[in-house]
Amino acid sequence: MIDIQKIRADFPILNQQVNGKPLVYFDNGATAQKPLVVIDAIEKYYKEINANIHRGVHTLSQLATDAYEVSRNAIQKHVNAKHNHEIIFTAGTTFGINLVANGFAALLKEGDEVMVSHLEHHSNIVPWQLLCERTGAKLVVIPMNDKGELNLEEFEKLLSDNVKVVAVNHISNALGTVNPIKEIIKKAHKVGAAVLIDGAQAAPHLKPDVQDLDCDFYAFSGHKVCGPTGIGVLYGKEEWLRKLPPYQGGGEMIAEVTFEKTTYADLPHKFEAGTPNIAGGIVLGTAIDYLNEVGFDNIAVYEQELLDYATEKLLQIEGLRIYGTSEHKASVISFNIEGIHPYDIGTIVDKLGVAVRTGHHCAQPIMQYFNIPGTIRASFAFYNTKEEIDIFVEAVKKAKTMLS
Ligand code: 7TS
Repeated sequence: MIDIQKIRADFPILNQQVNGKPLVYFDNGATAQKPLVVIDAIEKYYKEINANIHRGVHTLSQLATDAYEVSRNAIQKHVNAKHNHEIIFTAGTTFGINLVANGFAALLKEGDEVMVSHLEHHSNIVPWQLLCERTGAKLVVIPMNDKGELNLEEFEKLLSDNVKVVAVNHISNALGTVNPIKEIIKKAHKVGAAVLIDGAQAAPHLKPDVQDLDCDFYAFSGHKVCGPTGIGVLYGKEEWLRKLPPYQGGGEMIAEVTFEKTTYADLPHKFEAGTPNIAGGIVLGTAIDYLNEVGFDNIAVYEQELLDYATEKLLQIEGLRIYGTSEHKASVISFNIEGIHPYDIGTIVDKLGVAVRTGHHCAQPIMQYFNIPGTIRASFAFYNTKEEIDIFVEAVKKAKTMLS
């Protein structure tokens, strides 16, 4: 069970007024708010153990290194990776996907195919397009239907021995669709393709089990799981991480450097060049621990309640259409009101204290599919309440009246 009063007390930012109204923060898909334990852990790191890692014999450096590696182990346990060296610290989801796409440049040739879906965030489209431009490989798209679900029959038809990589999201940021990734991974593996899962929107809502999913890569961002910005995780199966070349060259990723030849450090350091975001890596572990204390089962039940409640209330507004009506959805509602630009509604509800995102949500192909400029997106977290949804729905009604 979620003890909502206790949880809200953990998030000081929620207890404030914006534009003279109590803040209602429904932009969790963009970034999540941070609990006090996370804010305190950042301060504690810089006050007590700040030092560079993996290099000093001095005590502070060892303390910082230990804390960084403890965090890596906590993340390994959280996603159920087989080895801790399969957990690479990155700057975020975008960085992780670029790391993998860049590595595949060494493995692909003309005539090969890279598959993405129509539901992807630009972060899981553009790096693959860049890869295709470099290698002559072809980008193939898994189509979607009017509910915002992927068409798995078409997916199967598109699969062939030419497909080397399949990159899909676990949950769509623009529509909230939860994709059947286990099935997708199984089918892709039958033709020998590697599968990267963009878990940016899934990680805040569920605990991914990378061994059960059998994915080859799983990327997510710290800032969406109540952690700091500028830190993220790329899980990669050991065999794939060994096959891919390093992404960046520099300190800490080498075994030995001479002007003739450099040999690389073992995993995970091969992919962690330079001084990393040390505080971020350590505190991401704190954030993951916090979410596990709240409990992902509790989060799932509570967020489903919020989603059902908000869906029902919003659909009572005449002329309102929800985009993304898949049976399996995360707590995201994308919608428009007939004849009104989403930006105008977003601006008015902001004046009433409600933070939502408007626009194409970095998923322009989805907007093109529905032939719309964008949507209003409310994305809920476990610290939101039904009372906040009531305030939001009233704000939308008021905006509609003003703009009609
Ligand atoms: N993939 C998905 C599915 C996302 O939702 C996002 C960010 C990214 C990748 C990129 O993550 P980053 O942390 O590297 O930037 N999504 C959003 C959003 O929906 N609103 O703001 C950012």
